[in-house]
Amino acid sequence: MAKKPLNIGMIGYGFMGRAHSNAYRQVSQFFDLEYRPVLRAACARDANKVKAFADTWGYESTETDWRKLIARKDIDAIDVCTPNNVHREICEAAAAAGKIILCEKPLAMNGEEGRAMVAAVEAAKVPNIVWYNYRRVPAVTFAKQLIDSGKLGRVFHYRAKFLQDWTISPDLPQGGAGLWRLDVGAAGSGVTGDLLAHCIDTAIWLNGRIDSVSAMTETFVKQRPHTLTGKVEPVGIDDACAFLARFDNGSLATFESTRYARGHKALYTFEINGEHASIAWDLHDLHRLSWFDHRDEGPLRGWRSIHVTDGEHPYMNKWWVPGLQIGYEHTFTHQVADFLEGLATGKPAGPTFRDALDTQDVCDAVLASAKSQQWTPVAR
Ligand code: SOE
Repeated sequence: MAKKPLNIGMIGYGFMGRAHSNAYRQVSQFFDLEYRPVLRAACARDANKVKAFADTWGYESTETDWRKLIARKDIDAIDVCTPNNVHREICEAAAAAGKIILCEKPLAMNGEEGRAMVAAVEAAKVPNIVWYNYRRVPAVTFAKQLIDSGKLGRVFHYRAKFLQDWTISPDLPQGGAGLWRLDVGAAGSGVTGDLLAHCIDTAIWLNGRIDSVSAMTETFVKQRPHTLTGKVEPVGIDDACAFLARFDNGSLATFESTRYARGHKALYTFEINGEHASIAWDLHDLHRLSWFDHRDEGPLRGWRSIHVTDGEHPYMNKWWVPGLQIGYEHTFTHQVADFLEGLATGKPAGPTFRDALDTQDVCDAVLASAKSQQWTPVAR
């Protein structure tokens, strides 16, 4: 059967523009879906750079004004890969124009903006999703299946961290392409919205909603030259953040993130301790899931390292043969596949904007708690 085209308009061409474009290009070769993404147009302010990006990834045309892209009749879906401070404006305009929206994480600068964005997509009834890609690492999806099947029993503890080391040098500027994550005006926050947001999204997905938090943050380098103004300016982001949390299900959690952990590039890990079993996962070894089951026979009891590459593991029968692993970029392909499946079946894949608002609300509570030095309830 001929596939239905889904015409993509991509806004932005950085790291995520590349990751998403790669996913659109791969998905139809590996997943048998009713819809087929078509790379119709790429959009960014710099005409030469967006042309080069479009040529590399196979976009048919370019725009330098996102409003023109959204107005185009030949575009079905808008993919927002811009810095966080323009997510809201673009998503609201795209929703008003009736476009499907795929928005890069975090959803917004804060919960207030996120709420307005949820209202916009729900009023317009446009399909929407936020790119929290780590849910779709096969080992993480497998962890979800194990938890949902009840194999862990009651959950007592959730522990997550996301460590990097790329901002330690005080000479590193803030702002502009590539470095907007250091500029609070463009990013909204530092590691909380950029890295902990991933940990929080996965945690809510696996273990349910978070009720309250107690956090601390630090900005180790207090001022940096700004790429756009050329002046040395105060740094407004959190360089590091650690917080305690209580989940609705009664379990306790610790979360930690920093960009000052020398030696760590993208060390995202989580561990969950339940009544019968524990699960642990590590992004640096992303195809393995560690599993300890107390119900195993006494002398043989111990941590198993499951190579999540068998045909019966999530997503894996779409790729190569059992035992051959896949990687980071495939998580985006899985997200596109699930999103397209959701379009076809009418059962939307998550996280929708509404799901991602929960993460945004936890981030807000974390930042508020760090400021007030008080336990803080998460807004609902
Ligand atoms: C920051 O360095 C970053 O690229 C995040 O923005 C991504 O979301 C994360 O997956 C990896 O690190």
